[in-house]
Amino acid sequence: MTEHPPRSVLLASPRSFCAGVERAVEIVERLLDQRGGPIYVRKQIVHNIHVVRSLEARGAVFVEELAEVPFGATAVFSAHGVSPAVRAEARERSLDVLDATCPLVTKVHSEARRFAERGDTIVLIGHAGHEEIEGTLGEAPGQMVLVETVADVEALEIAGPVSYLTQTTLAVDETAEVIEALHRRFPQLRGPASDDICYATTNRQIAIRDVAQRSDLVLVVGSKNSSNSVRMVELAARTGTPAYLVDDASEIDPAWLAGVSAVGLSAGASAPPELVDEVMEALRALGPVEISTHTAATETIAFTLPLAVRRAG
Ligand code: 10D
Ligand code: SF4
Repeated sequence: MTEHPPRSVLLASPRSFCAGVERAVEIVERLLDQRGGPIYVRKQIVHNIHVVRSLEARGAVFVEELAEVPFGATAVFSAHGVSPAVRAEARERSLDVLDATCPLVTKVHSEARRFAERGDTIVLIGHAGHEEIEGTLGEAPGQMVLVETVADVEALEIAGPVSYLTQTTLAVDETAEVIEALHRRFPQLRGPASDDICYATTNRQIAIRDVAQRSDLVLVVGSKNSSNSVRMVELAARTGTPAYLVDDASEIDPAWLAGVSAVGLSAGASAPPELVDEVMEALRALGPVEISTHTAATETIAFTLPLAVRRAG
């Protein structure tokens, strides 16, 4: 009988929680510790089913709209941000609001206000229906148009000054093409200092691309509604390596591993690190593995918590 060499598992780094997700989850955890449940959270705090379920088990109540939150209760805005209309509704309902919007999303909202004030039409690059996009569009509803693709850019008809902004979790390579098309269509185009794709999205994409190029199969841990996680899978697949998004180890189909000697493994910015450990365990259960880490960048960024939850805990 021939001995198979151990299967190699290439762990992409950075992976899993980013600073914005760490902060958002910690806000809800501290509120639960300090005030007890129920703590109402508008929308999923981050787009990960395991994070949501574990906070629910501790007393968080996730709602779609603030109308579902009792008058005067504590409510948390999710990491993806909200429009000014939602902030106004919270004031009308006298809610005690804790804002878990990632500071890097807030930065895009500030840019939207600044560009709108100078009279620009703002082309927002992003995915229709995504919560972050709904929040950002709400900053200047009459002055913003949403585009997703180069074809959308070609179809634009705008008179007067034009600037652009982007969703924070887009594919870096695809977005560069859309921005190039915008520059061609609107030579006077202005934008943010660089695009708004955040450091965490960028780093996870660089790492997963490198790893995918060295692997026969890529697994990304994350939920299906997580934009940054889906972008990682698409990017891995663009290198020619089959890639799958899994919520956890239970979603791995052993058939994917047939003939695979190197597995690339990562996790989106909203996927807890323990889930990656569980996937490694599941791979180990299928045969001997040799684990190595490919580090594309080192992340040291951390965001401060809102004052209301900073004390104690
Ligand atoms: O869908 P997504 O990638 O925007 O969000 P997710 O909650 O998966 O990851 C964190 C990213 C945020 C909050 C957007 F900046
Ligand atoms: Fe913030 Fe980027 Fe994380 Fe989104 S992915 S929460 S913008 S750090």
